[in-house]
Amino acid sequence: MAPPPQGPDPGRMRIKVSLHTPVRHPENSGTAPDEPLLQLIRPDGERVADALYDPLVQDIGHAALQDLYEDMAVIRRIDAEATALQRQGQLGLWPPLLGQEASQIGSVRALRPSDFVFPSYRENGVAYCRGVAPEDLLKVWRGNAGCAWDPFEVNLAPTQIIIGAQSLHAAGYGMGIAAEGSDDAVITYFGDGATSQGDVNEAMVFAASFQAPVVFFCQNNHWAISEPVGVQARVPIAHRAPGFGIPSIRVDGNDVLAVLAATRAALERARTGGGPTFIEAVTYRMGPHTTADDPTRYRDANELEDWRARDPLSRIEAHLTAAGAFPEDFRARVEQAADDVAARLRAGCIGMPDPQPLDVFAHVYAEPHTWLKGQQGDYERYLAMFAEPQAGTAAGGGA
Ligand SMILES: Cc1ncc(C[n+]2csc(CCOP(=O)(O)OP(=O)(O)O)c2C)c(N)n1
Ligand SMILES: [Mg+2]
Repeated sequence: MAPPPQGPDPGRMRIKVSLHTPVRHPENSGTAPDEPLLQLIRPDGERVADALYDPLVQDIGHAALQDLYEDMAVIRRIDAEATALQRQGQLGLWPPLLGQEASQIGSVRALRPSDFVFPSYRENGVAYCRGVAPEDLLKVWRGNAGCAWDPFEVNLAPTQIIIGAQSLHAAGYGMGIAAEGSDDAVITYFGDGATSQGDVNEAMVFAASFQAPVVFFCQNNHWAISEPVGVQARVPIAHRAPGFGIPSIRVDGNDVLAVLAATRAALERARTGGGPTFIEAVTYRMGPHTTADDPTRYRDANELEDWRARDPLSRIEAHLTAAGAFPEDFRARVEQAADDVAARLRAGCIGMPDPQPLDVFAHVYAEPHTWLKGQQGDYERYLAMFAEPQAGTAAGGGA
C-alpha cells in the first residue's frame, strides 16, 4: 500500500491518485520535485531492497555489475576524449554525457538487439553499446557525415538535433511494428526541456491512443542549456505522462541498477501489449550543454559539487568494493579497455578521410531525380571553377 500523499495542495493529491499504476514505484507519492525515486543502490553504495523491482534484476550479480561499471567507465572515457578532440580543433562540437552514464547504460543494456532506438544528440553512450564504432560516434560532429551509421544495422536512428522530433518517429515506428505483430519494443531518449516541446506531447498522444510499444526515456539532467528544470515544469516531469494515459516512473538516473530495472519493466509492458511507459531518469549534466557552452555563467558551483557526491560510477565502485568485488586487476582491466577505445577513437578521428563536396547529394532522396541531378550539375560546374589548371592546357600550359 502506498503511504498517504504528502503536501498541502489537495488538487495535486487528487492527480497523484489517478497517476498510480502498477509500474509506478510505491514510494513515489509526493508531488514535490524532490519526491522519492526508485533507487536500488544508494550513493554510498548500499543496496536498497525493493519488493517490486528486485525480481527484475535478480540476475545481476557482481559480475554483471562489473560489466555495467565497465560500460560506464568506457563511455566516460569516450566522452572525455571527444571533448579533448573538440578542444584541439578536430571536432566542430561535442555534446558531453558526463554524469549521465548510468541513465544511458542502465537503459540501453535492458534492450535486445531487435528493439529500435530513437536518440537525441547526447546518447553517444547508447550508440556505442548498440555497436556503433567509436570513431563513427564523431563523424557528425566533425562535419563528416549527416548520419554516421546505418540505422538498420544497429537498430538506432540517426542523431537528432531537433528537440523532441525523435519521439514522433518512435511513436510511428512503434505503431508500425505493433501492427505487424512484433514483440519488439521502441525506446526514445530526450531531455527534460524536450518535454515542453509539442513533438513530445504529440508523440505521447499517439503512443497512448494506439497503445504503441514505446518507452519514453527522459533524462532529466536538470538543465536545458541554461534553463533550469524548475522553470521547465512545476511538477516532477514524470507527472506529465499520466495526463496522456501513460504510466510513469521516476527513477534515480545515477543508479544503473535501478535504471535497468525500470527500463526492463517498461519494455516488458511494451512487449506484452501494455502500451507505452514514461521513465524520468533523474540525473545531472555535469559538463556544459555542448563544448560551445560555459555553464559557469549560469549555474552555481555548489550544485555541481552536490551531484558529484552522487556520481554514477563511484556508487557502483563503493558497492562492489564493500562486497570484495572490485579488485585491483579489475580496475586495471577497465582502465586498459577505456584507454584502448579512446586510442581508437582518436586515431579514427584524425585519420578520417574528408568527405567530398558532391557527397552532399548522396543521401538527400532515396532515388535521384531530375531536379536533384540539375542541382548537382550546377554544383559540379561551380567546383570546376576552382580546379587547378592542368599543365599544357591553354589556361595553364603557358608559353
Ligand atoms: C526544435 C528546437 N528548438 C530549439 C533547439 C535548440 N536547443 C538545442 S539543445 C536545447 C535544450 C534541450 O534541453 P533538454 O531537452 O533538457 O536536453 P539536454 O540538452 O539537456 O540533453 C535547445 C533549446 C533545437 N535544437 N531544436
Ligand atoms: Mg536537459
